[in-house]
Amino acid sequence: MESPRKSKFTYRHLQQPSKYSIDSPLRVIALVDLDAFYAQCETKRLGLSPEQPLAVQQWQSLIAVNYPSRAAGVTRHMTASEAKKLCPNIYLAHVATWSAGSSSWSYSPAGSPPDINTSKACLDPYRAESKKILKILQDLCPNAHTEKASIDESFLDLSRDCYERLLTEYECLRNTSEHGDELLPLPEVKELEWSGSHLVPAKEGEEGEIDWDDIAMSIGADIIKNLRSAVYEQLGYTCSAGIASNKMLAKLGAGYKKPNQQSVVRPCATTSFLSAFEFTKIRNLGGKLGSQIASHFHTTSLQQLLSVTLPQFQALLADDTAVWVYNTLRGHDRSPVLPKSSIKSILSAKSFRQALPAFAAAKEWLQVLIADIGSRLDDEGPGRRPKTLTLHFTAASGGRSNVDHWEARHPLEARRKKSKKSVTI
Ligand code: DCP
Ligand code: CA
Repeated sequence: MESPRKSKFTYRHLQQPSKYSIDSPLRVIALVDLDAFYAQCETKRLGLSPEQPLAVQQWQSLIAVNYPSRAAGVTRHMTASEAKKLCPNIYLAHVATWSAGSSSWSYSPAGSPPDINTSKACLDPYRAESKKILKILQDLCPNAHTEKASIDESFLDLSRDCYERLLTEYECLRNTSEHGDELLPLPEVKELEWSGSHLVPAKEGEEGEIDWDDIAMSIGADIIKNLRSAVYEQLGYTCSAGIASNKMLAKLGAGYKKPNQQSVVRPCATTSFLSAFEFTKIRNLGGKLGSQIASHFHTTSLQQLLSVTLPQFQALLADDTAVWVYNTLRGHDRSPVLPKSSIKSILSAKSFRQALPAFAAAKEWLQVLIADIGSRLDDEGPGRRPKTLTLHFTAASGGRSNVDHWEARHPLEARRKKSKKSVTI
């Protein structure tokens, strides 16, 4: 009798996702990214149609451009006046601002933009919306590890949810009498439902038979489709998402098709997906490290760098960096999805075109900077408290401040740290 066909994965592999193991070949990670985020927030606030071209401006610079404006050729690198020329019916929404001396922010009436000399941009409205979105993701996926990666992007580790659904939906996986290292049976599935996702195509011959990693991904795609629908139904925002086996591929996958779409990078499609990229598009390879590699090997093509061996990278870079680069180029990324905020410091700054006339004016601005930092600390939740407050200023003469560090172990005991004179505030 012919023995049943076996999966690539063992019973031990199947258990790993339930513990969010970063070594699991059955990991399912997603990145959810809001489309033209600030622009969607303003469209909603102003009660405009999503079809109305709209861009968000901060003084003359555009910081977010919605998709109808992009279709008219408007980009983030243009000034507000250039955008208006190119797309006369564009709605230019200025970000909210704090005024000197005030501890609350406001929006300027349409047609009378705020004055850069007397106001400071305020991003609180977008942070508030970002919080609501994250809450929907967490409420709907309480088991998933959720990491806020930026104001409009969150990673989700869906491994455990997918594992539980695999066990519920496929009886053959519940065979507990098998040993850990024995191979699982192959799923008896001819075709998979991808919940309206774009499937990044695999290279010819690399697709293979449907295995449990594909099924776990298709479950992840279904979960993300439901999350995206919930965000739209509850808040009216569209987002895009990437679903893959690690954070790096999920992030690149989210940008594969936008807006309002989701894409799946199956493990079998990783090589073909990555080979089209310039390696400098990958997170942490865009800066100095990327330039060093590009100039040494005379290429920015990821495909070409695949022929560089690990010892060749080690000859150029520090050992751990070389290993990281070598693995990253192959789509290997073991970084965990960290549920805690990784913010280490919060900055609030204002540059003045003309020096402030007197200390009283500086005091008014300090009030604004402190209110801004306070509102962002609130976002971090009650569990986090800052230890050091640093104040920088540039004098009208161009001289810079000595940095003052204020260290507080207890709110009532703020002390100037390593100061020449010991001062208690
Ligand atoms: N942002 C900014 N300045 C930048 C880049 C972004 O102020 N140089 C703000 C405005 C964006 C938000 O951050 O709306 C999110 O940035 P993204 O890069 O994700 O861009 P969008 O969400 O606007 O567009 P996309 O649909 O391409 O994600
Ligand atoms: Ca975005």
